[in-house]
Amino acid sequence: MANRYTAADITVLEGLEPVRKRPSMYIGSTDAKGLHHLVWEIVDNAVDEHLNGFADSVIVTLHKSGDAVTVQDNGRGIPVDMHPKHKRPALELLLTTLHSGAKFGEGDNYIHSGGLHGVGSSVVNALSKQLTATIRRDGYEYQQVYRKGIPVAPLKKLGQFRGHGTLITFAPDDTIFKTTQFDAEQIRAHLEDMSYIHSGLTIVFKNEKTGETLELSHPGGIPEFLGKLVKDADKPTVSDAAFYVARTTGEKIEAALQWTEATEEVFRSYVNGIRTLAGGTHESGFKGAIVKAIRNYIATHEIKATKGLDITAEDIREGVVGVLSVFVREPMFQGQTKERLNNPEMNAIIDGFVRPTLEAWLSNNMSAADQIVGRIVLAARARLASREAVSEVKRKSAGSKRLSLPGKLADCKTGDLNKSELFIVEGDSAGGSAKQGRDNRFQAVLPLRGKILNAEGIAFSTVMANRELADLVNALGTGAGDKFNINGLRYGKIILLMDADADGYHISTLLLTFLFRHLTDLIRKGHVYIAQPPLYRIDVGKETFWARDDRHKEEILSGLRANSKPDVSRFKGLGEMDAPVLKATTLDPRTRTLLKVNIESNLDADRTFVELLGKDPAHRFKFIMESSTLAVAEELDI
Ligand code: 0RA
Repeated sequence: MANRYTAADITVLEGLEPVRKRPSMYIGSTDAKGLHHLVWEIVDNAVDEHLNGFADSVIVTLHKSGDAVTVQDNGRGIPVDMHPKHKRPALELLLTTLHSGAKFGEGDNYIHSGGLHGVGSSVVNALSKQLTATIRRDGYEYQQVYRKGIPVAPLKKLGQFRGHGTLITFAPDDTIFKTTQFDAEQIRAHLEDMSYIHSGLTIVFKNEKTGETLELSHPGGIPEFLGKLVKDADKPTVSDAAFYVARTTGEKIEAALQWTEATEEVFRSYVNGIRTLAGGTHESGFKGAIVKAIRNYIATHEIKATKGLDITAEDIREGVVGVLSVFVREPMFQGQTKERLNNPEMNAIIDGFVRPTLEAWLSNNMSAADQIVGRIVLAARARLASREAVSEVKRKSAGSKRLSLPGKLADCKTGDLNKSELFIVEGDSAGGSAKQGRDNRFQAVLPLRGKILNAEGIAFSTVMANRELADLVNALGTGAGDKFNINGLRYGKIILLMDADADGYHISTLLLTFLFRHLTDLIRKGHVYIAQPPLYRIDVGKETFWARDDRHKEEILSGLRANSKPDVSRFKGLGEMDAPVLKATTLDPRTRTLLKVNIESNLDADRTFVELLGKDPAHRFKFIMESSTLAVAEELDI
């Protein structure tokens, strides 16, 4: 028989212990990404008060210490009256119990439930070493302080106060988060996004670390946002005219788009003001509407240049910059990071609204429409031409290609992309151990000897004159820059194997910069990885152990006999390790851990790389590595 809950059990279930026990279940992760989710959460609550019509200003302050944030709004103030049944102020219930927010979100209010945001301020409270809520309403100022989600004292009435609003100051708990230092630039960028999506709201960002105050207010809203994204894309537009449409009844919808000469498409989608990084039904409805509207325009206007040309959806969307913001009463989110909208009806709703308006816009703006169709025809022709060129090259070079491989490459036997791996290794001695330790059936090794050029901001021809980079491109088989073609790729995984020190980070950064600038799709399609050689060497008598991180080191040390005298040293470099150890710790797919390098979006990545240069290399590396880990099972313990 199933256990029956008692009243006491239910109270326990609603408390915040589960949040502190399994933080990742509530905020996705406890790394920098999870840390910043706390800010988004509190900001979302303040913005909700704006969406409900009661606030027009949100002030976000990053404190001087860098590990605490205050979010202030000028809304009604969170209610502080006693809950009749629970005999505790509404504020306290909201901040100390899970899901109690739903009670406040009835009627016309939008609630962000379901996503990573919308987990509730109580989750932020639970994960903060200290949180202070200051409420101004009904002529008074109230305050309550919490530590790790527990009130330090009852709610206090501080005194009379004219005005209303809510201030939440919180400092994340450093025993939960891997880092508690907020990244001002990340916060600024997020707030800037929000200020475009919520055009009637003024968001102020005060960075007390630098003394800077930034007022973000974009009354131009989504059309202004589109203009900014097009400008960021740094490519000419196909036509001056941009498409914009808004629906204010039912689910609020705003969509804007413009074609550029870029070869990528850029889509930004939002649900209830929250970015949906992984898209979803609303975004696919939007993309489908664009494709169908164009096809219909081409069909009804009998455009000659398209005769006999097979135009794909990708041709149509090539170079499009699009922004979509929708408000959904009961959003459902899906995916590993809950960043994809999953409401099935949204596809048809967006399509049904955007398609006819876009068709009408095209018909009313014939000169823009003709320029756009011209652009699409070129995209289709270019695709067909490059496909022919590739098969031509393939036919010719099946034999000759191997001849041009760099001499220092130790190639592998298989040509199967699902299995093959290329390790890029710094230095000859490490290259030697890697060559010995690898499984030559599917693992290739390319040692780099000379200096690697910093590809940031340098002409492509100059970059390719660099011997090491040219060798790398030859080994990969893809070409680079304009000549890049993923079909030539000779290895499924490209793995950077560098020392875990500042030099190693620096070389990794240079290589990643190069790959990002000139072989972008290699990263975007998930082919690039970073190997993780151990961080510590532990000698006990005749035995040597290798630990991949601090926790692993502690695990090994605690497993030793009590009277043993371990000698722990930081791992000095790959050259120090012999081939069997390198194999066991770093090369063998059964025991190693790889970091996958990924790009969140074209624009973000672009900004990231530019900013990275000129700063401390170790720091830079970390920033790029906002990565997902392909961990062995035992490491998936959070
Ligand atoms: C529930 C009811 C009322 C206000 C709020 C919640 C509220 C929540 C947050 C979170 C951040 N800022 C906020 N401001 C207000 C209004 C109750 C009333 O006055 O009738």
